[in-house]
Amino acid sequence: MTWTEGGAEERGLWDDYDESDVRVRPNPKANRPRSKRRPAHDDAQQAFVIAVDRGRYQLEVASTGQPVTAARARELRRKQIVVGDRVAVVGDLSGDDGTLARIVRVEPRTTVLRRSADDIDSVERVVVANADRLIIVVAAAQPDPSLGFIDRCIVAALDAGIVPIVAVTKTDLASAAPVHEHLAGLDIEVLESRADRFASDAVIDVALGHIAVLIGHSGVGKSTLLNAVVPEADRATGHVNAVTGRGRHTSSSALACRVEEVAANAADAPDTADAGAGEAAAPGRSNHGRGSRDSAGERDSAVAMASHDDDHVAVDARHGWLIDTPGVRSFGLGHVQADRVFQAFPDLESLVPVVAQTPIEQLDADELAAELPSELHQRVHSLVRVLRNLHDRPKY
Ligand SMILES: Nc1nc2c(ncn2[C@@H]2O[C@H](COP(=O)(O)OP(=O)(O)OP(=O)(O)O)[C@@H](O)[C@H]2O)c(=O)[nH]1
Ligand SMILES: [Mg+2]
Repeated sequence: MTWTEGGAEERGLWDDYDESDVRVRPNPKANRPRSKRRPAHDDAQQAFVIAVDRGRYQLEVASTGQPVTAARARELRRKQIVVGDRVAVVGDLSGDDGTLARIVRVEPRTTVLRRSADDIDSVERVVVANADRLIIVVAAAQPDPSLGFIDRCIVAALDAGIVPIVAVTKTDLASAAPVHEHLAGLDIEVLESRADRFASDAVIDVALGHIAVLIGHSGVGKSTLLNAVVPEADRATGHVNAVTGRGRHTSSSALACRVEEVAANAADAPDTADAGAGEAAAPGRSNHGRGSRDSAGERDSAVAMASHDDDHVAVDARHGWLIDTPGVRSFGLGHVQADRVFQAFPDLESLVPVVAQTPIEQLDADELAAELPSELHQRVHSLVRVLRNLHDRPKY
């Protein structure tokens, strides 16, 4: 006799079962297949990233203008979110202390300003998203202006579809003439700013209707300029080492500040006639009829009066953003294609054929410059340096 004898098998009970009745113990680690489907978040609000700090994002909500702090949703954990990004946000948008909203989507970027630590660094860092104006800040002195840095920024800006503008600060200490000479022949606006007359109005004109970003070496006065434009930003500023002429990397992260047209009392407008050649004679400068930027009270009322509609994030002629960034040591161009470099050197276009035919290692800046007027010689050196750096970078 077997143990089944006379039991269930014999009685045909098992016939009602098949393999689908087999009980499998659920795997506690993966008992449910991961769904790729994500909630649509139809109720999400649009917001603009104004600062990023260790996984926390300061946003301005488009519909209300309310500043809120947010974290990002799990599914965005591999996505780099930077100042200037437009995002969709859900959760508590009251901005009350201790509340944390959640970023669920990053909208497509119109531009990306990248920099690699140097030209042969393949790791690109996104500095700012969606900027359409790059204000390249150099000091007339302390530190001395780096003309090569200007050229590299111009190349990066043009490559990214961003309009470059040069701001020369500290013209109370030295003349901006070398920068003007360097850029002669280029269709690039040059602003001048000095301690007793900051180029606030000119910077506001650049930023209104745009997302403008200040970029430059440490200590050139980016944050000082931002404070002059938006006093309530109250950005920390640092000293420049008198011996080395270097700044102290005072600003450690980027910050976007809203710039708005101030209801004007034209009679209050400061006389900008001698605020610098760039400011007085900049081409295409529109008169926004604004009052003095140095009056914090006036600015406060302008901010309070601003209507916050759905287009709040999208800049218009009366709104804009000015973004202060930390001082950069270098501005690598690891991502820029060599053939696009000439965009930044249209005044050297006559060199295209000879540059195209000469092996890069044989390019001799002095030889190339010999045929050109002396004011272009410095730029030929910049061109050759940029081209050589791009050529030398490893291919991945
Ligand atoms: N004389 C003079 N000094 C200026 C001017 N603008 C800025 N400074 C001084 O330059 C120093 C550096 O200014 P910051 O605004 O901190 O420079 P930054 O570019 O923001 O520097 P980082 O944040 O380190 O990148 C400060 O001591 C400012 O007071 C100017 O137009 N004239
Ligand atoms: Mg700063």
